[in-house]
Amino acid sequence: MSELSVSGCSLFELDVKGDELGSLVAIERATGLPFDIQRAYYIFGTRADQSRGFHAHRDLQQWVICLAGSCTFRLDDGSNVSEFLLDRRDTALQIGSWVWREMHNFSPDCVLLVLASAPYSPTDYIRDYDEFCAEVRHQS
Ligand code: T46
Repeated sequence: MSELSVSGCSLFELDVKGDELGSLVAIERATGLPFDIQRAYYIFGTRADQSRGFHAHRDLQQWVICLAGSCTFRLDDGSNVSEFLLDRRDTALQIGSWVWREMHNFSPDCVLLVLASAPYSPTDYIRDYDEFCAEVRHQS
């Protein structure tokens, strides 16, 4: 696991089982997932000129795995920013709560699998950056 400079965010190297059939990755609590999966979704078909995200979550934790292609993540905890390319099927990006996220530069074939700690809840989202910064400051 390598910690990112942004609070609650890390990159986990996943164990790839390889044999003559090909490769397989299994994800479960025993291999490092720090929450029970309450929801899974995947993102694909995002146009290269479109960016996604632009929000934070109050409670939600997620693992993001880029199953195909690539995109750039920009993470921000109100103090530190980390920007990097996510393009590996053997790496899971953990995004904790109270992290502003943006995704840019989607390749046409990009597929992101997201494992989430809670069901979908619109009230968990903070979609205004100034409000996010104010709430983060209020907490510390
Ligand atoms: C995140 C990044 C990586 C649902 O109906 N159920 C769901 O579980 C989700 C995640 C979304 N939606 C609906 C809500 C919107 O009408 O799907 C539409 C697109 O959702 P959103 O604009 O939130 O998508 P992204 O790509 O900006 O962000 C999503 C997650 O919301 C977010 O938590 O970290 O993917």
